Amino acid sequence: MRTDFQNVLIEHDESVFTLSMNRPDVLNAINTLMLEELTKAVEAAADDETIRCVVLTGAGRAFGAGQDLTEFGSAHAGNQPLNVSEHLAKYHRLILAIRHMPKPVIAAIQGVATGITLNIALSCDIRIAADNARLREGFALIGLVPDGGGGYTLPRLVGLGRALEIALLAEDISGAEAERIGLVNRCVPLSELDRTTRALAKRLANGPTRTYELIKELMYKSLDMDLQASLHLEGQLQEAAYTTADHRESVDAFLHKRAAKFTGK
Ligand code: T3D
Repeated sequence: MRTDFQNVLIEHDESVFTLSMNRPDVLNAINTLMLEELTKAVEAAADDETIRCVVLTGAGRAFGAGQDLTEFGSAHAGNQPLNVSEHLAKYHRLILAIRHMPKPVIAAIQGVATGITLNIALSCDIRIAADNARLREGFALIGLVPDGGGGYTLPRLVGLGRALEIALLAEDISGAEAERIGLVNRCVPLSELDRTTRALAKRLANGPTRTYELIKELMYKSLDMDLQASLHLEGQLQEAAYTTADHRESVDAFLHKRAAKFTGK
């Protein structure tokens, strides 16, 4: 796995793979290079069997300030309008790589998380926010619609009414409020963010990884299915889960009154 990135820091600690967006001087605003590096790292993590949980976070005081607006500014100033669909396709590749990751992905959010950076966090499986978090769908403030999958994930997380309010008003949402409305799973004191995230990531990394992959597939695909189709899918995925080594191991552990040791297989 390549680790010599310029705008992304990589840490591989046992089975936990942590990616930190790393442009702290500009609050981790995402430029072309960071987007390329993030995508490469996420795609590599998907294929690496030694990685069983991925954490996405930001270096410095912020999670991330969205798209690097100096890149937009240069495009406007040079009268060379951005090719929006080409540009967005790069973000879409990242969003899909996160969503299709065959292991859990956690976003650990401190400080500002706005625009596309927030929507990248919304594509992760679990979000832990610090109590200093300021989450904002900042798109409308710069005359844009929410992209990076926000139109899909936001209403599914918080309901349509709240999603519209959040996107139209584009106001800061605190970590505590984000927890209350289901935008993040947990809000913890800033001093606890790292410890809480590591403990959760370690726990997930020691779990039945293949089963987690199947659980993710069931939940995400069911969002767009009716009950009958979801029950059908559930049957197919349970058949796959039933044949995993971790399922056999956990039944054996129960019968022999010992703790199960999951291999992820
Ligand atoms: O490309 C696509 O189609 C994808 C979609 C993209 C759209 C979006 O992502 S919408 C959101 C875009 N982001 C923003 O609108 C946020 C702009 N930044 C701010 O409003 C403020 O910086 C914050 C409220 C986030 C934080 O304020 P504060 O006072 O804590 O920090 P600051 O001093 O404003 O920022 C620190 C530095 O980061 C500063 O640089 P300087 O003056 O010290 O040299 C600032 O310019 C820079 N910075 C912050 N955000 C960005 C940025 N530089 C480039 N792009 C940014 N987005």
